[in-house]
Amino acid sequence: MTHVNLLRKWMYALLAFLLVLTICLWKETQKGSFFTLKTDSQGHLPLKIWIWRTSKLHTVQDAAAPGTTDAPLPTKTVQVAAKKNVSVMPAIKVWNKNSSSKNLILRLQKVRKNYLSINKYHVSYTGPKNAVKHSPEEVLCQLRKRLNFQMISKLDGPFSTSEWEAVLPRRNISTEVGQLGRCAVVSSAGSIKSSRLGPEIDSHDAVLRFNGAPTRGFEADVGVKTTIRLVNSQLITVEEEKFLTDPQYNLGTLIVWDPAPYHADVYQWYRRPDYNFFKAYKHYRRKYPGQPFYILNPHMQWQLWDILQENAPEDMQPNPPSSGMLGIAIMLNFCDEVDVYEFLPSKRQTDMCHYYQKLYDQACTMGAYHPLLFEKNMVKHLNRGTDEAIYTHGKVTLTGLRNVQC
Ligand code: NCC
Repeated sequence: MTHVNLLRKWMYALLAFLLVLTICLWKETQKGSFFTLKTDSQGHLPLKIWIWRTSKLHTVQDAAAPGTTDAPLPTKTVQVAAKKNVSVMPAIKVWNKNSSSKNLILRLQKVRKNYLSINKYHVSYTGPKNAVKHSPEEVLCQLRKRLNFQMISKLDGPFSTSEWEAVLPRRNISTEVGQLGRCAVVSSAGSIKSSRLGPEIDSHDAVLRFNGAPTRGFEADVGVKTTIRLVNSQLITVEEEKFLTDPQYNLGTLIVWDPAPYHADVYQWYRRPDYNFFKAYKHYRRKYPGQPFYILNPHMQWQLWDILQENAPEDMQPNPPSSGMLGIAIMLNFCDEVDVYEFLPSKRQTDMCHYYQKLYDQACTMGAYHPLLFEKNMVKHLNRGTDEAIYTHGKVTLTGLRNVQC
């Protein structure tokens, strides 16, 4: 009899425990919320996206504990569902637009701090810092109003010699490139490897690529079309890069940029460029006079940096934006709409720096010298495509500046 009573007591306790457990689980599921995603450019039906507010899921990626060296990239975990109220899979991770330097691995946090103390370009930014959270439209207006997309011309001080006049392109770049419709910007990230995005990239009216990023041998993933190639001054100066001899550079329009001191005028920069690329530039122009090749006015990089800093939650590396961010801004100026590929990492995210090299370093994606983290936050903020497109294609879609109502 005593045994039966004891068993009954145990049964009641077990039932009570199961009841409490069920209530807890139910409460946990109520912490998430559904919201409707926009249709993507192909007009796919809206999906419902499930954002977990519980710490367990997205903070695993959101807040890398300081002190860890294997901190994951600052992404947000979201879950995609076909129908409301269906418990849905799989979880997807996309760039978190509020990423901070705390999300970086320790080494990159230190590198950022070092650059802040060195301040090589004598940056003295006095503008606002994240004072107001600007809407995507407001940020696009900042870009439209404050960026001067001019290339160096014979009217620019030290370039007004007959020698320079003979090598600088005669046509201005807007006439050369014209007004473009749908454009693609292809980041050089390793995560574009095996993407099979080539045909989609080539379907754009114009494609911008960077530095030595090849198409040959990678056609299926990155396409073949090259309308503009933006190169840094290091690439054209350093002999090992083979800029003067590699035929891949003979396609489309070339633009070179060089980091200048923050307050330098064109004369000061001309006297002391970061890389003395002028000789190589003249050499290339004489060798290939028929190919348009421009020098980006160095003021633009700092105008863009200022806007990035204004919208960033903390101090950025006082170094110029990456070629990637400069190229995005340039295409926003020429195009109605810009699709950027693998600037924000997709599901193929990897520490492999480039799709064309076996070199592994998280700095290539997260930034060391360049303030890439903050560039990516801004691009995510401006994205009018879907999180799903970032996850599957590494693709963000941005509105061209001439289509912005300011
Ligand atoms: O690597 P890089 O850039 O040529 O890449 C072009 C742009 O793609 C984006 N990117 C790249 C790799 C990656 N894993 N994630 C990315 O988002 C970035 O926006 C990047 O700007 C440069 O910005 O010019 C840079 O150039 C290289 C290098 O000088 C050239 O490739 C020429 O060899 C720099 N690397 C070194 O100096 C070692 C790199 O820091 C920046």
